[in-house]
Amino acid sequence: AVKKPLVISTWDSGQIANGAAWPVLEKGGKALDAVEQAAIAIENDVNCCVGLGGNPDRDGHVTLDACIMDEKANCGSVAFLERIKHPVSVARKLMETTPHVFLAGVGAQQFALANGFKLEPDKLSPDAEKSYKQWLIKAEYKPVINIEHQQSHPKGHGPFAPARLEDGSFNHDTMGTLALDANGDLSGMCTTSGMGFKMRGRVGDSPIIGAGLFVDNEIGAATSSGQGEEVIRVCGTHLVVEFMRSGLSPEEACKKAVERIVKPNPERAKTFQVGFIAVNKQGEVGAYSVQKGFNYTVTEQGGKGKVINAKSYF
Ligand code: SD4
Repeated sequence: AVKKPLVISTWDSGQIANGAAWPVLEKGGKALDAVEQAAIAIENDVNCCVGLGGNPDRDGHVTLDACIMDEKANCGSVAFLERIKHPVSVARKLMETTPHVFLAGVGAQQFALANGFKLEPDKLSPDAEKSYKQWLIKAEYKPVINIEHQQSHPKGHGPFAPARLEDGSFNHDTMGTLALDANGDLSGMCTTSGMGFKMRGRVGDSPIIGAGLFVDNEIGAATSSGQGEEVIRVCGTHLVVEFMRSGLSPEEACKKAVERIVKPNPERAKTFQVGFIAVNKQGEVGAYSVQKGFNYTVTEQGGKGKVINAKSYF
């Protein structure tokens, strides 16, 4: 029997996202509405890791990337969006009211404002301000992506481990959510402030359909977290869904996609983290990551989120 409804999100902070998605699913609501609620909840959570409370870019501005995709392959994305609190909702608006799928930068902000979203102050959260000042001391302004800290950082990713590490970076900063609703339909969203202290204008995998998120209502859905550049290189979540199409389980499909990332340069792969989560049409879920320390949250019948540690390549 198909396990539905259910919702899965990246990381243990996925409990916040799933907690907002579940009431929608439980009432028989649409997966699309559920994942948008997940996004709104996590973007509102100042103690978490995405949205306007996140780390800024190297010039001191928070820039957001996000996307959403539904069961009919409708999709919407925004990238390099500043001073707007709910980028996934902007992406949904774009998806539902325009012929386009992707807006960036000033244009995305202009679209948001024209649709009633409020312009927030260009101001860092107190935590981000502190981290940025700390980062400025060295201010290594070179196009190298800071690695995730699963291996190097003693605090790792325990349940609700502090989102921000002593060196100012987040141990993760992306929320991806996939939902299968009572009707058997799939939708997903991905939202992030991106890599902390990225170059200005840098866009990661999170708003890119097929990289940070992919949904195919016949097969399944996948989303990713980690060093976006590595996910973009292999069209990561599209790959995961295609592996499921060829008959692999969600975990096997995520594993194969991770192997695809590692293969060209296993030495380099030791320096970054990427994690995928996936769900198929039968309601089976799975995940896999490059480094240890990736986890995800599953919420199904009963409504209590369960945090599961993903297996990893290293
Ligand atoms: C990015 N994938 O901007 C995001 C960052 C992330 O945990 O997921 N960090 O590349």
